[in-house]
Amino acid sequence: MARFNMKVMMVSLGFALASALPVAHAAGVGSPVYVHTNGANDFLESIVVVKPGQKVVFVNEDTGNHTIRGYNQVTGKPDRQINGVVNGTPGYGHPVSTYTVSFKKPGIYMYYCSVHAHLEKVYHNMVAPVMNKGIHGYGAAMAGEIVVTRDSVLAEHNPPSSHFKILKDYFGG
Ligand SMILES: [Cu+2]
Repeated sequence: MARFNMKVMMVSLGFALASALPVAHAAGVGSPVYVHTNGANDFLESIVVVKPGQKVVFVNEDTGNHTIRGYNQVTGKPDRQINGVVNGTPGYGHPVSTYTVSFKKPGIYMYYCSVHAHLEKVYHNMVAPVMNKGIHGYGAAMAGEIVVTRDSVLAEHNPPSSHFKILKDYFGG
């Protein structure tokens, strides 16, 4: 009798573990990765890594507007898979504007904010984002890239702030 109960317990435990693990794994893959902006006119997490289908959410904590425009740095052409606007917000406690994007294919997806940066030719058709004149910030062009890969090791390098939709101490413009 005792032996039978032990067996039942072990089967139940095994079932509990088996059902818990895939759920925990799925939650990690399914969570969006957040990219924030504020008055520094910069994408705080300018390089993020996601899996195919995983969402990247741009969150504007700035008082001003920003755009998110995709481009191909080799051809210089727009990548219309990325094309969004995030409006400004007065500050903490007010709604924030977001733009969400995801990709089926692994790759490196480049983007810039067309309000605060533009693309300039660097070599043949290749382009690079350059800061717009008269724009204040950290001195770098407002641009970034999304790496889409099935490699879960790379995804562990995302900055901690990319796990949170709202950064309470990041508002300002
Ligand atoms: Cu901008």
